[in-house]
Amino acid sequence: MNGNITFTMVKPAAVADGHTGAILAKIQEGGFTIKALKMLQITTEQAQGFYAVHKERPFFNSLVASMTSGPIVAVVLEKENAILAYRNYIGATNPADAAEGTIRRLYGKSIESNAVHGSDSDENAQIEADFFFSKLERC
Ligand code: FUP
Repeated sequence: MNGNITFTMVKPAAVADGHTGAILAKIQEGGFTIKALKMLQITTEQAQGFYAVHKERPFFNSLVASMTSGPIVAVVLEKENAILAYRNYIGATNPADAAEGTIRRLYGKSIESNAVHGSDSDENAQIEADFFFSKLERC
């Protein structure tokens, strides 16, 4: 269902701080349906691939290091107009700029450790969901 799927990750710092359950509950409270879910630790190569669009940016190596520092929780979500709905729901990239009550405001520690990822387009949502989940793993 193009347009109704997004991909999110609970990032390592938020997992390590014990926020996974609260974040998943908050996601569901927002009307997003979990279609696939797993915990895993990604490799440096995988993190570099996932953030390849940022490879020339000064924060790239630090971002990759933080994304590989511990397990993440990967999740495929469904909701009408999922990409925009979820990006609004999690808040601005920098938790300091994120609106009150958003996931990044509540659980983000810094622009790098900002609690969760959210896909930025339908095309990337499909690529990201396919990167983490086989067809069998998606409901
Ligand atoms: P978003 O789409 O909100 O996740 O934000 P971006 O695609 O702009 O950023 C991707 C990742 O890079 C985010 F996890 C935050 C990180 N980042 C930094 O670490 N430093 C920056 O200055 C900008 C982004």
